[in-house]
Amino acid sequence: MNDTVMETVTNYRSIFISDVHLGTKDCKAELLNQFLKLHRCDSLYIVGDFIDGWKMSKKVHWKKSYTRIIRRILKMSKRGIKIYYVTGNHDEFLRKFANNRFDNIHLTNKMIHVSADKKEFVVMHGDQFDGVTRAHRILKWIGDWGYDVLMFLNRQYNRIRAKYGYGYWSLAGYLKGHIKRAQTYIGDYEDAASHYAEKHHYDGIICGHIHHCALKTINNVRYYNTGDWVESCTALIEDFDGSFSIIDWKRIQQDKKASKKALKLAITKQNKPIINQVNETSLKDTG
Ligand SMILES: [Mn+2]
Repeated sequence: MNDTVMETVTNYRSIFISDVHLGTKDCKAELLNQFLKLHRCDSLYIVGDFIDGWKMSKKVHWKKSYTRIIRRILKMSKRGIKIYYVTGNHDEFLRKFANNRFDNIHLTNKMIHVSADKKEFVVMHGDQFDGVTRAHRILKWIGDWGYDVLMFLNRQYNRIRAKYGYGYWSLAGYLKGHIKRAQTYIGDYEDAASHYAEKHHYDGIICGHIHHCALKTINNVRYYNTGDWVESCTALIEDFDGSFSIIDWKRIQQDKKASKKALKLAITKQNKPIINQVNETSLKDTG
C-alpha cells in the first residue's frame, strides 16, 4: 500500500507558516506540500517571505513542486478556508497591494488574530524589528547547528597546518565570539518583538523572519515564531481550544524514516536464521 494512503489527516483551527522562500533553490517545497496535505485548518496564515522577490529578481529557481504549493493554497481558498497572506521583506513588492481580498485570500501587512480562547495576537512578518537588532544571517546559521561542523573542519584544517609545520589556529575560537553575537541577535529580536506586543497591549505576537521557531512567554506576552521552510521546516498550529504548538515536520519525517529502517533491519535479521534453518534441515533430509 502507498505510504500516503495510510497517513492520517489532522484538523486544526489555524495553521501559521512563514519564510517558504518560493523561487529559491533551498525552499523545501516537497515537505511543505506533504505537510499541507496532512494538516487541515479553518484558517491558514502565511506570515511573510512566501515568495522570494529579492532572489528571483537575480535568478529564478522554479520547480514543479513550487507550482503545486500555489495550486494547493488556491484550492484551499476555493474550499472556503480563509487564507491570510501577511507580507514580508522578501515579498515586499506585495505590500502596496495590502488590504485587498482575492476570493478567500486576504493580503495584509499586519493583522490581529483572535484565538479560540479570545486572546489577541498581532501577526506580522517581523522584519520591522530589524532596526533594533542587526546581524548577518550567516551568524544565525552558525549559531544554530554549525558548531559541531566547525569543530570538525577546525580539526581537519589544523591537521593540514601541522603537516606543513604551522602552529595550531583555532577557527572555532575565532568564531565563538561570532556565535555568541548570533545568539544575542535571536534574543534581542525576541525581546524587541515581544516588547512591541506588550506596548500595544496584545496578548502575544506571531511572527517569522529569523528562521528560528519559538513558543514562549517573554515580557508578559506570548512570543510565537513559525520558523521557516528553508532549513527547519516548522509550522505553528492552533487547536480548537486555543492552545498553540509547533510542528517540526522535518524531524517527524526523519524519525519516521529512521524507525522504518530499523523495522526493516529487525525483520531481515529475524528472517535470516529461519531461512538457514530450513536450508539445513532440508539438506539433512536429503543427505
Ligand atoms: Mn524575512
